[in-house]
Amino acid sequence: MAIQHPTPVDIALMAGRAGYVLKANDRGRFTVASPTLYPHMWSWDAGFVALGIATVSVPRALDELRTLLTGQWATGMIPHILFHSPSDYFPDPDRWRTQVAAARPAGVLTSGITQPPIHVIALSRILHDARRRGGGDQELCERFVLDTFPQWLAWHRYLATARDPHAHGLVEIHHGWESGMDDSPRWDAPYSRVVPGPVPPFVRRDLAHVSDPSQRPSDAEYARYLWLVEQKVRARYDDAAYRATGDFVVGDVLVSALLAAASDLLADMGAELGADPAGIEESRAIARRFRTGVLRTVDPATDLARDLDLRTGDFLAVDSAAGFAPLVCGGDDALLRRQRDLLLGPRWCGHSRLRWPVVPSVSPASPAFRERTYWRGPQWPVLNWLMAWALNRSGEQEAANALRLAGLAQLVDCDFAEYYEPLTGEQLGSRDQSWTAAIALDFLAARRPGRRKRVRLLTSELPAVTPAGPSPM
Ligand code: 2M8
Repeated sequence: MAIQHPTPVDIALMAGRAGYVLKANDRGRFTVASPTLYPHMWSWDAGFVALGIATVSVPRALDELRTLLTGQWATGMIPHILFHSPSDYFPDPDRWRTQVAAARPAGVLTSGITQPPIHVIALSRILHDARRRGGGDQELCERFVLDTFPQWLAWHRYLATARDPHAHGLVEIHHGWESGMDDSPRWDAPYSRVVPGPVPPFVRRDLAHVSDPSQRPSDAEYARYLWLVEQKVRARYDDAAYRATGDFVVGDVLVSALLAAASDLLADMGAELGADPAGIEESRAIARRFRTGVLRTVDPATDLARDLDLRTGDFLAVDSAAGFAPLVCGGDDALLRRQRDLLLGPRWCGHSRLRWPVVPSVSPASPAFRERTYWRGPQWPVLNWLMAWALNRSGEQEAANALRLAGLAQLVDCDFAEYYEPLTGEQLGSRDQSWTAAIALDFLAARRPGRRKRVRLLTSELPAVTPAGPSPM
């Protein structure tokens, strides 16, 4: 099947429709992750959403991050959901019962776990946009960075201390939801040891919004998810108490790599703007520790980073996109080039059966690959964005641009689905997903070093697509 290259009209429609989706999902000072399935503010979604909004309005993008920070716990933790109004989303605040935790914020209900620290990466993109525009936007954004520097540092410090008490350089997660890749095969081994104990009865709401249950985690997976929430509640959301009793404790390489990259950027922005020197040094030290931690997990046989099950001491070797964590944090140029070739090669984006040559959540060549099931194979535009961002930052502009252009071609249907079936290109999960629309806007703005392409140039850049056919792998 050949790619239909988007016409200039398609591209104009994509920009307009993406802006429309973000506007429709805007609730004033925050954006819901999607209109029906996820009617609240999610932490890492908010980061992506903010950088997309910044292509249109820097002040509104900053509002998004400002609102997110109102949910920050006294520990520094940024919780994975902020609940601003009642809805039928499950698990709801009654299930999280964060009132047992002294560190919870006042004035807003939240969940009690985290998500990947993408926020400062988003903030640095927004600052870039604001400086390009100059004037009031630049002033506002620089002031925001300085004012919020201590809060971002507290967030990173929380991950670097409460979640890495022995300074191994890997951020410990206590729930698959904390990785953002809920049911990824990365977590199959640790979850296989989670035996759900009694939890209050519940009704799943997600299946009311996604009619095909194979696109979502199974009931057995949900039983484990809720048991871990119960364990967090019983530990009163105290990390040390959970560590002593909880069933799921894993060092997450992608979260660690994001923490390293974000800490570098925080230090850079802080140094440019005159933030507290001790905070800048602390940030650099966090970046160094977690970069080293990630690089230590790389499997020499596959060149992919591996999560570490901290309950058993076993590395978790799975062909998931998180294995490209070293691309995100950098630190080893030779590895970076090998990962670039691997990512664009036939086991990943260049796999002959893919409809679009964009990053799949799991390699189609892996026995764990499931093309329709959530984080077990489908393509998530935000992951593709992240890898393009990482390549761009490492000076791999050509590779980054290949992912960007293929990612744009994938989104030309303007449905802005939550994720995509990688072999057919079918939209899966939610529609009008905020972070997908945000990624489209960022890709369209095409901020590349030294130049900012105009949207109208894009049609001539779009790639030819590999025809679908049998896989040689
Ligand atoms: C998905 O996760 C939530 C739980 O946090 C869910 O399935 O109910 C994940 O894709 C996660 O990464 C994402 O942030 C969230 C909202 O888009 O949905």
